[in-house]
Amino acid sequence: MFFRKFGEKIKTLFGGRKINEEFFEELEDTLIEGDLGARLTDEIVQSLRDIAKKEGLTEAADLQSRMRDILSQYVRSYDALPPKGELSVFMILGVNGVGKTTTIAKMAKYYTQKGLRVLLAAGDTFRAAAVDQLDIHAERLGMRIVKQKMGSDPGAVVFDAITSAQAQGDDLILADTAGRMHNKENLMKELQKMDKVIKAKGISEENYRKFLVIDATTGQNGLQQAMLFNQAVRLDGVILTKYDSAAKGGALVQIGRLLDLPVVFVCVGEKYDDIRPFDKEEYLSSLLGLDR
Ligand SMILES: Nc1nc2c(ncn2[C@@H]2O[C@H](COP(=O)(O)OP(=O)(O)OP(=O)(O)O)[C@@H](O)[C@H]2O)c(=O)[nH]1
Ligand SMILES: [Mg+2]
Repeated sequence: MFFRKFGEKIKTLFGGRKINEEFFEELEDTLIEGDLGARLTDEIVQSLRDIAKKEGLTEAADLQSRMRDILSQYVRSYDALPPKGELSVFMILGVNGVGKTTTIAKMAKYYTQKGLRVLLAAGDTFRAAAVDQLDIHAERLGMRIVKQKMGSDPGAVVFDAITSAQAQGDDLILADTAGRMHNKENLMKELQKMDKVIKAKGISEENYRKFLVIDATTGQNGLQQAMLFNQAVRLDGVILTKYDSAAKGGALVQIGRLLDLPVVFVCVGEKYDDIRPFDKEEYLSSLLGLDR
C-alpha cells in the first residue's frame, strides 16, 4: 500500500539477476534515493556484500529477504495506549507544517474511540490562527480544549490543561506546540519550558510522552529534525505524516538506526480516520516490495 513506487523499484532491482558489482551500485543509488542516507546505505550494502560472499550467493533474489532482516533490526513500533483512570500527557512536536495539529485531531478521535477521556491543549500560541485551528477540530470532534490567547505562555497553557484534566478526571492530554518561533533557539527554549511545567505538575515519567511529527515528503530532513528535537527534549517516538503522498519514508529507518526511536503512528491523509498505529512488518514489506 505505502511506498509502492520505491518498493517496486527494489523488487525489480532484486528480481532475476546475478549478484555483481553493478547490482550493488544500483542498490546503493536506490537506497539513497529512498532517503536512507549515505551512512546507512553504506552499512546495508556492506552487510549484503559480506553475506553474499560468505554464503556464496549468486542470485540477487536471495538477498532481498536478508535486507529485510537487516532493516528489521533498525525499525521498532511503539504501542502508545495510555492507561485509563490516570492522567497521561502527550506533547506533539515538530517543525512548522509537518501536520502536528491535524495529527492531534486524529489521535483525539482514535483515543476517544478506545474509551479514553481526551483533552486538547492549544500549546501553539505563537502562530496567529493556530489556536483557532485546534479549536475548530475540538468543536467538530466534540472534544474539550484548554486554550489561551495568541502570544500567551505555552507553559501556562499546559499548566492549566493539567489542572483542568485532573479536576475532570481526563485520561489523556494531547498538547499542540509551535513549529516555529523567531528562531530555532527560541523554539527549543519554549519547548523545554513546557517540558519543565509538565514534570513539575507531577505527571509521572511513564505517563509523559514526547512524540515528534515528521513529514514523509521531506526526506532526509526528518533525521536532522529528530536530532534537533531529541537533543532539546528527549523524544519517545516519532509519528510519520503524509505517507499517502509520493513519499519514500526511508528516513524512519535512519531515525531508528541512529537515534533508536520507535514509530508510533503513520498518517495517510487529511481525514480524521487517516491514522494507523505503525505496523513494522507492513512497512518493511512495502519498503522492499515484498508481498509480506
Ligand atoms: N496528505 C496529507 N496531508 C496531511 C497529513 N497530515 C497533515 N496534512 C496536511 O498538512 C498541512 C499542515 O498540517 P497542520 O496540522 O496544520 O501542520 P502543523 O504541523 O500543525 O503546522 P504549524 O501549526 O504551522 O506548525 C494541512 O494542510 C494538513 O491537512 C497527511 O497525513 N496526509
Ligand atoms: Mg499546527
